[in-house]
Amino acid sequence: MKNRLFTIAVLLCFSMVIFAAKPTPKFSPTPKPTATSTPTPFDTPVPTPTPVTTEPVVSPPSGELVWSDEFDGATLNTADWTYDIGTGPYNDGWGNNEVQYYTDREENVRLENGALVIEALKERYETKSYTSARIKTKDKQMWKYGTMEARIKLPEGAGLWPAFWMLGSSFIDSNWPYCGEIDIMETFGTDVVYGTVHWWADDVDRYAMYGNTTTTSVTDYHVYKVTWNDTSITWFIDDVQFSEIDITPPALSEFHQPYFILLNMAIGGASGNGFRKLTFPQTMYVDYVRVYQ
Ligand SMILES: [Ca+2]
Repeated sequence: MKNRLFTIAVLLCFSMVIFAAKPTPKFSPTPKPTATSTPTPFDTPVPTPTPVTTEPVVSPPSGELVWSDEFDGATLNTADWTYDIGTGPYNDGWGNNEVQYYTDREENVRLENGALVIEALKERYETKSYTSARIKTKDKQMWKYGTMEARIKLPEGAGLWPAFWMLGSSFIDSNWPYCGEIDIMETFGTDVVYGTVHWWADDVDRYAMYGNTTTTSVTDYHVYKVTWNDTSITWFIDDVQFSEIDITPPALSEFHQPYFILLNMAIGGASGNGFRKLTFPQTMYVDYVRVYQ
């Protein structure tokens, strides 16, 4: 309910922003995965981020490829990836009241035709009525700065919550958002794509987030990407920029440490209850993930 009220409040803010026709930064209705003791989100970014440019900005060269997974093998490379299993360490839907049970079964996560497949199913499993998958590179592959990109094809449908995102390597089950979070791409089941960061703003001693959205044909493959250096994080889809934040203020110290990558598709939570009307399976495909520095 809190999430719903917050979403409504944010949508109202969106509307006001749109109708005011000002270059005011927008905010994403994104509470967060794996959050525990989630603070109430504020719709005031700290600091004031760079407004989004209206002209398409093509991304700079990416540097040297330092790691990738092309998902061309027969099975997921567990030297690089770990499966998250279950409903979260506090059994609270990964801090977001998500309704799925994550598994490492082939039914939910596998490699097929050169792509990672994450498939959400409607089935009674353990304590839940839906299953899906979430994988992460935590403690196996982590990077401070760089270009992170993935070529992804998504399903659409209210209640789905697929994401390509990162958490600070200091992440443990109880220190969000102090660990920092960079959402390279997430959707709430529509063609609206969110790019968001979450952190703890030490200067004003509160949770803060900043994000922007853009629209694309998410059911086709697109390359979702951030370029991240010591001064900024910039979001792109197919090399067209849609958001940027200045990370030089000391309060954003979270964004100057190594991060690990996550790929998942949650059901419910911040994406709402529309999943009850969806037909399953719902499938997310990831052709590759690449990191350049
Ligand atoms: Ca591939």
